[in-house]
Amino acid sequence: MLTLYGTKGSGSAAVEAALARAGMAYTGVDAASWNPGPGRDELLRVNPLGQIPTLLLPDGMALTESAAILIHLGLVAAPGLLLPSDAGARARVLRGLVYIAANCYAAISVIDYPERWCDPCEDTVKAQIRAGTRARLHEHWRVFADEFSIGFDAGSPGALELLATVVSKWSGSRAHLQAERPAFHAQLLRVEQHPDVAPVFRRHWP
Ligand SMILES: N[C@@H](CCC(=O)N[C@@H](CS)C(=O)NCC(=O)O)C(=O)O
Repeated sequence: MLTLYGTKGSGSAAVEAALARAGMAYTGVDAASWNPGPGRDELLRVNPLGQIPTLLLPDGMALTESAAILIHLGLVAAPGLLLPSDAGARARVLRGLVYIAANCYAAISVIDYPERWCDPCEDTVKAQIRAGTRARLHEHWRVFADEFSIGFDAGSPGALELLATVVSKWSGSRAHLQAERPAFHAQLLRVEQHPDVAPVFRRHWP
């Protein structure tokens, strides 16, 4: 059995959606570094960073990092479902997954916790870090839309579509994309409506 550590409105939604697409069963543990309690205690025992999503595999190995989790699920799910079978198309998806993790998800972490990179940190400096990182995050999404719109399959969402749809939920990225790249923004909304994953998105963002 798989165990997924996560909470509402977080990055665990991407993994839940992938598990739903693949029809894979799992046990969910409500856990987040910002929610003290038994879930967080358990999460910290398997992932010292206390970050979600964290997926505990049947052999007890803790898989962290959204891109790695989604790639793993793509490799064990039915061929072609979460990762393309064609090598060229798959290479593009792997690039996209790492792009989101390295450029977009990492920026969210700076926006949420500027003090981790600036300690002690004046409130004005924190505000500057947040504003600058948010602008950079929006630019990263704009570039993502330009680089990855072709082949972005909202009608049959796989690992890349699901991670992009979840990580773009935060820090004004959707509003930015709606204004700057409306066709890509419409694709993200389409992913959320896919019948396999719509219940997951509704639960996380009612
Ligand atoms: N590099 C990780 C980042 C995961 C991450 O930052 N998750 C957030 C929730 S969406 C988190 O757990 N933040 C709490 C913290 O960093 O203390 C990934 O790509 O999965």
